[in-house]
Amino acid sequence: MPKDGPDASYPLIPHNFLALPHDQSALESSRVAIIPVPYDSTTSFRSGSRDGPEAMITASYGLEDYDFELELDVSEIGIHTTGAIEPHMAGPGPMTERIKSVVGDYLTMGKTIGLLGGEHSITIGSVQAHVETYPDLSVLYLDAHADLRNEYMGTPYGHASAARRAYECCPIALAGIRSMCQEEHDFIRENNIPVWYWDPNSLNSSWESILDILSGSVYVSVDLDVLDPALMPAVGTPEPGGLAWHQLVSLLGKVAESRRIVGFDVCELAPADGPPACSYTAAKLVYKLVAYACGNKNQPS
Ligand SMILES: [Mn+2]
Repeated sequence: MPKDGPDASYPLIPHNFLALPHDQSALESSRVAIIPVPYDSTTSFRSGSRDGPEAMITASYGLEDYDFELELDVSEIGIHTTGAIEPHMAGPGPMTERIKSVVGDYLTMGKTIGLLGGEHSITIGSVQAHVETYPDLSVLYLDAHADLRNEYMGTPYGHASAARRAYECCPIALAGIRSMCQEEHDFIRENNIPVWYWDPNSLNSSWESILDILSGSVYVSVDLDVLDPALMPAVGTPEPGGLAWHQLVSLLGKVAESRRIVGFDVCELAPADGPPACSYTAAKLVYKLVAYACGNKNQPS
């Protein structure tokens, strides 16, 4: 008969990001709080990102804890995985408030927050909470789409308006963009919003100008459709073109060299729309963001 509670003699896999044992995943001792947000209620094309957080957590069991690029054992940072935020069925406005309140509570505890989406609207409440803790915050918004509509399908808090709401809180730079409507194109021009449009020649000179507008404290928001759909088909709204894996990671590495990554989210994984490799890719991106946020030895303090 198994005893109650953990017992080293039974090989039980801890259900948390990286499957960490208690001493590396307890809330009190962890520097990072990973918050699953299984929410896709404003999705307009294909839903399914509500299954993203679970798929990333399960895939993370297979990741190597040691990051040889940073010469760092990521598990030693201490990563606590919280319970999932329950979707608010009164609509995306109340859901935004709920996310802001949960993220704010963990920020008050001094944690670095990583959200697992869920659709991209979850970024709004998270950025609102982060600005209160980091008044000098700026946002690096990686997405195939501009998400700058003032409202869409009757709500200003949906996935198509996430960058617009973030822009109202703090400076924002968009990167990897390759699709937008005219309203968004006009808004970018009228407000001089820095955009690095996806370029098949990779990180060209215009990328550096995006980096310039980022403040010392950066929130990184990733819609996985910023990646090439050949690599990441498991997204609700795939767009041709897009970044390769090493381009995305080296871009984040460049940011971490000169800025402090204070929080992040990884959104829009719809695991049923692609092969299992997509969930591993998404989980590895979360892991790299944890490493860049908390483990970069060259990071400015
Ligand atoms: Mn997108």
